[in-house]
This record gives sequence, C-alpha cells and structure tokens, in this order.
Amino acid sequence: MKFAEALINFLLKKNIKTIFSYPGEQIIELYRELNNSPIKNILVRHEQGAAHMADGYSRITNYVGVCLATGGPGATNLITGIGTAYKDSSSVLAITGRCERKYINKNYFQEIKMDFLNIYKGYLMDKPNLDNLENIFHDCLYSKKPISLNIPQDILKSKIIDSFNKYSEYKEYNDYNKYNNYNKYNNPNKYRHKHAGNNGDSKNSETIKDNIRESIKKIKDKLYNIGNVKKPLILIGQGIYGILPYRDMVKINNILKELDIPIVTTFPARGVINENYKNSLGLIGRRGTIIGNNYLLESDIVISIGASLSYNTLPDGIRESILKKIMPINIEGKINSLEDIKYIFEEINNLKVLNINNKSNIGENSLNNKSNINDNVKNNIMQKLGDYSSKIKEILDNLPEDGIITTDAGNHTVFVSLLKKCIIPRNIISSHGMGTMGFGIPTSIGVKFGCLDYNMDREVISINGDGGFQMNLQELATIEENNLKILMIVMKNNSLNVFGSIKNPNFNKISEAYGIDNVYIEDVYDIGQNIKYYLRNNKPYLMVIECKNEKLPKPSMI
Ligand SMILES: Cc1ncc(C[n+]2csc(CCOP(=O)(O)OP(=O)(O)O)c2C)c(N)n1
Ligand SMILES: [Mg+2]
Repeated sequence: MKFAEALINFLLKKNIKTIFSYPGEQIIELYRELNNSPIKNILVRHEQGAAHMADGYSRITNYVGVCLATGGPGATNLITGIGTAYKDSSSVLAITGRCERKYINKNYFQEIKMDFLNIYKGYLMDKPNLDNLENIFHDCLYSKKPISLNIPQDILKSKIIDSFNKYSEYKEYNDYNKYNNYNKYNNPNKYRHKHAGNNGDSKNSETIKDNIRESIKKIKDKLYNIGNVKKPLILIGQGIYGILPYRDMVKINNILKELDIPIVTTFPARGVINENYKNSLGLIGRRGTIIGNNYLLESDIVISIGASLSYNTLPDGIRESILKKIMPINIEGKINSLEDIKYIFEEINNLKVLNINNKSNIGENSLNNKSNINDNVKNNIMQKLGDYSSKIKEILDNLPEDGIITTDAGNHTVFVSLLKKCIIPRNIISSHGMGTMGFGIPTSIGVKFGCLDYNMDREVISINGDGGFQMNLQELATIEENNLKILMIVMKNNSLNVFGSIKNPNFNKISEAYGIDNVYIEDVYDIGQNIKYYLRNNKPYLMVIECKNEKLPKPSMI
C-alpha cells in the first residue's frame, strides 16, 4: 500500500477520530486518503485555525490533536497556532507536506526550510519508514508539546508493506466522513473513546512512584530543617493531568476535596479542585485571588505538583522568595492513572504523622481561621463592576457552571478569569503563555469536536473581544458547515483595550452571511434570555454585546 494509506492506518490505530486540515499540492496524497477514511476530515478556512482547533481538541481530551496542511504557505500559516500550543504544553501533531525529496533545500516552488516549524522538535520523513511513527506520536503525547511531522510528496506516494489491516475494517464507515450533520458521526460504539495513550504502562507507573517517593523524602528533610511548620500550601499546575483522559481529570477533585492542606492552582489547572470548596484558595499569581496570594506569601512550605512556575504564576517581585520555599513533587514520566494521583496525596497526608519539633504536625494549622475565609475576600478583587465587567458577569451567571469557555486575548479575558469560579478542569481555556488574539473561536471548535468525539456533555462558549474576533472569523464557516452548537460572544467596545480604538464592521451581517443565527444586545438584562434561547436550540449562535470600555482592576499581585 501507499505510505499515505499506511499513515492513515497508523492514526486509526492510535484512535485519532478528527483531523483539522486544509489541502494543497504537497499534501494532497494524504488529504485524499484521509477523505476515504473514517477519520473525520474537518476543512478549516485558514491553517492557523486548524492549529488552534487541534490545540483545543488536545486540551479538552488530553490526547493528541492533529492538524494537517500543505508545505510552504500552509505550514507557515500554522505557526501562530503551533507557538500557542507550545507555550501552553499542548500535544498537537502538525502534519505538513513537502516537495519531493530531490527538490528539498533547492529553490523549488513553495519549498522553505522547515526549522521554523520545529518549535519543539520536528521530524522530516526522509524514508518511507513506519517504525518512527510510534516514537513521534509518543513524543507528542508524553512531552506535551506540538510536534511537526513533515513528509515529502514522493514518500507519501511510495509503496510500503503494512501488516496492520484495521483500515479495511473501518472502510465500511466511509460515509461518516461526509460532513454537514456532525451528530451522525457520533453513533457507532466502535468509535467510543479509547484513550490509546493510557495503556496501563506499569513500568511508567513504577518510575513515577519512585520519583514521588524521592520527592517526598526531600520534603521530609526540609520539614525537619524548618521545624515548626505552620502554613503548608499545595500548588497544582496542569502537569498533574499527565495523560489522563478527561473523565479521570474530573475525578481528581474527589481526591483533593478531602485534603486539609489548602490548595492553590496555576491558571491552566483551575478547576482541578472545585473553587467553591473550603480548601481551595483559587488561582495565584498576577491575577490570583487575594487569599491565595496572601497564603502563598505567608506559607512556610509550598508543595508544588505539575506547575511550570511561569512569571504569570510567580511574578518578579515575589518570585525569588517563593522559589526558596517551593518543594516540587517530581512527576516526570507522566501520570497515567488516578492511582498515581492517590499515591501522591497519600504520601503528602503521611507527612502529618511526622513530628516536627514535637510542636506541630503538617496540616494541623493549615486551614487556620477556616471560618474567616469569607467568599468575598476569597474570590472577588473587583469591588465595583463597570458596564463591560457587569455584562461579563451576567453572561457567566447565565451559563451552565460546567460549560467550557474559551476566551481570546484582551480585557474580557481578565474579566472572565476574575468573575468565574472554576468547578471542573478546563472550565476556562485561554492562551495563557502566548496571549494569542484570534485564539477563541477556532479553539472552541476543537473543544467542541473533542466533546463530541469523547461523549462529553458540555456546552462550549467562546467569549471574544471585537478585535480578536476578527482575527479568525473565517472559521464561522467551519462552525456553520458542521452545525456545531457553540455560543459565540463578541464584546463590542470598539476598542483594543489600552491600545486604541477599532472601527468595526456589522458583525450581525457577517454572521448572517455565514448563515449563523445572531443577536445584537445593548441592555445587560437581555443577556439571560438570549443565552436561554441558545441553550434550548441545537445550533450555533452569535451574540454581539455592546459595552463600554472599562479599565482593568489592579492586579492582586504586582
Ligand atoms: C495576535 C496578537 N496581536 C496583538 C496582540 C496584542 N494585544 C493584546 S490584547 C489586544 C487588544 C484586544 O482587543 P479586543 O479583542 O477588542 O479585546 P478587549 O480588550 O476589548 O476585550 C491586543 C492588540 C496579541 N495579544 N495578539
Ligand atoms: Mg475590544
């Protein structure tokens, strides 16, 4: 069979259900093959959109998201999306085409050096060899980074022998690949979620346990040195999710809620513990909660799990002093079962029996003044709400609490973050590390496909500024074509936050041109009923909400 067919076979074997793509000369061989396979081939309208969709898909499924583009301009168009995925540790496999091998590095049409796409690490297929695919896929999933797989045209066409015959078994389902009504893909049990990454790798599990034991030993030593530990704190980052499927990510909450040591999180890990719980002190860092940040400053030891400790989490000013008290739990090798998580917290709980100077046990005083942790102090650093933020609050108050919200970059991102309590993992999906405008809409598409493929019953909402919305609004066509139930919101303040004003087109007319139902809202009181209308229906909806520009509140930590 052709290499292109064998590659599709491989992706099927890895349980890839959806690929976000755009065709072109150098990738057409694979693109056609994809169209003949049961993998859904979602035609995007710009390759940047494909990369963001694969990113959104990966974040919500915690599995590999795949995008596909042609060489040259197709590959360069992917770049911002790949950079965004890289900054937020998202497993995106970016497959691109290339001219035939004999033209590589010559001045051939659309031939361009691919180093730029290898933001983390890239692979050029220089031989029609299937063996390497396994490593590439594993690398993408386990390293939590985008990986570039670049394949010359002649290799896609070359003949190879592949013993895996699942492809023919799947062929009977070719019809599923004809688009329009996505829901029909969702039926056969055959395609139910099997998280191919999580295959009960016992060696990996032993490595993790060894690493955890080692880390706990270091913490014990440190505790002996400190003596009387009054305020321990646990800091959780998204690394804790390892390669757990989403349904297990949600269950971490049950393990954490019993803990009597307070917990703070980074932004991408928000919702790993329900932020309404007593032992959750919410987000820390620049836009963190007052109580979380105060506790961070006062704590004598911070046990950190899966946090990369970016400057968003530990801004300059406090960074050095906090780093001194951080004791990481090494989860290198990736968590791949809830047992690993249980093991970590059992070990942390065991620290309680450690007598430190015969005075205090860890945990005992950890939630000092529990009753004083008043909800307002805990969450709300916004004393007064202006027109913009009160409309955001009204939106949030009317959405299902467990809806997945993608935001773009701008003031709305900060308002959503400050006013939303996260109760489940990935409650808010933002471009944390890159702050990419144009992220919100395509990412919501990837999230939606992830929810459909893995039978996750979640509403998907995308909240955008009027600037960022225009950066990828061509993907409204992808939403309409696949009849994706996504609530799109544009906060129209005619302003690019502090950077100046922007003259806007008529967004409602644009929406109509794309065939998407829409509404223009001026009054905050009209928001609720329109969200209810959206929830009742089974189609995309665009709400353009007029609002006045509003200054952001001062960060709780500078
Ligand atoms: C691709 C990209 N270009 C520029 C910026 C810089 N930038 C950050 S926020 C912002 C303005 C966003 O305005 P809008 O989308 O209207 O959101 P609002 O602040 O009004 O909520 C700009 C220009 C960016 N983050 N990303
Ligand atoms: Mg704006």
